[in-house]
Amino acid sequence: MAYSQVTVTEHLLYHQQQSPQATGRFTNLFNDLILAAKIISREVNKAGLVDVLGFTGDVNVQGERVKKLDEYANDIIIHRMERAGVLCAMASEENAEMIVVPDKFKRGEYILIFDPLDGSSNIDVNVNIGTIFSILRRKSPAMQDVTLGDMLQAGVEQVGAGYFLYGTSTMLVYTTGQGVYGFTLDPSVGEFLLSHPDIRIPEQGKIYSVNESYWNYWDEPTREVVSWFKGVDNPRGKPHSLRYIGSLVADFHRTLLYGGIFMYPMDYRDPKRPRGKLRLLCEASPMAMLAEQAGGLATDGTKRIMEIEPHELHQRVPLFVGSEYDVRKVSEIYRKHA
Ligand code: AHM
Ligand code: MG
Repeated sequence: MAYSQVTVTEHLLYHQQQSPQATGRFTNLFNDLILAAKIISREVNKAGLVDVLGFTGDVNVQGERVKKLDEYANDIIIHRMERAGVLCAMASEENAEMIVVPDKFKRGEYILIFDPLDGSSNIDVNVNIGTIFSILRRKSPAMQDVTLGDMLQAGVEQVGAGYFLYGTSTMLVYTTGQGVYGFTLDPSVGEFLLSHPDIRIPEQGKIYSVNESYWNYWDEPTREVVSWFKGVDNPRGKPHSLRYIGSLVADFHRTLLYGGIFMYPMDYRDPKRPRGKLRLLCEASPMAMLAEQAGGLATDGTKRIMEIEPHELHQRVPLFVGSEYDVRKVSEIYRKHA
């Protein structure tokens, strides 16, 4: 397959042909998701033009509420995807409950879990944001009502995962379990073209990425982990550089391409409820699948993210994801303290 000018649809079809259970419904799912992302990308690109800060949540002159961009992105994805004919249910970071596809639309066996606009606090300063998605297949029989249990599947059950990054260019990075591929939106033709075939994350990186302002909320093992990356006791004999955008898709994308580690550890800002911030189903699991498919790793410090059995829709989890060597180091330090 020649890589120049390969569109994402051609790429999906090519991969589908390799798979014996290929149905084409999965390609339909992707095509609708891509259309939703193109619309979001268009709005993100205009965000700076709309009343300077744009989507404020205020009431406009017609008395209509001006939607915030993350709410808009959520509505676009739900609207498009419930009509795709391939989903039975969805879950969004923005909705407390799962969204069952109404009976008036054709339903299918897939489930889409997504964060419509992650890092949205960065919109007003023109910093990259993204849409993250995870695709599952329902477990319960098609004749029955889809249940929350169908959503609560471990990362290893994902049939696909990826993200759209709205940055200097709009990109799609996805996996269906056969490697990780990156596509860049060519706005002149409106197509995502293959720009990053078979992404491999470097085995060891030079960058660590964490919000270090939480140092005082961390436990001893976590401080030791972060100190290790700042230190010189590593094969390079130099500290890792620190990069932190505060936008998961952007921080992960850099980690995937340059190597290194992204961390959002558990913290004790509420001492009675120590926890990570990132959500297992719509943030950690899809990033973990991408990282592993690119030759990297993802852990919560002790367990492989992909094997964590979710017990609630918006469950949060500590996340360490990136180059194999760097993530192994984290697990080694936590193990020592266990
Ligand atoms: P959001 O889903 O409310 O946008 O929050 C998720 C974002 C991630 O993109 C990013 O990794 C993290 O929050 C940054 O959090 P913090 O400001 O605590 O470092
Ligand atoms: Mg988020």
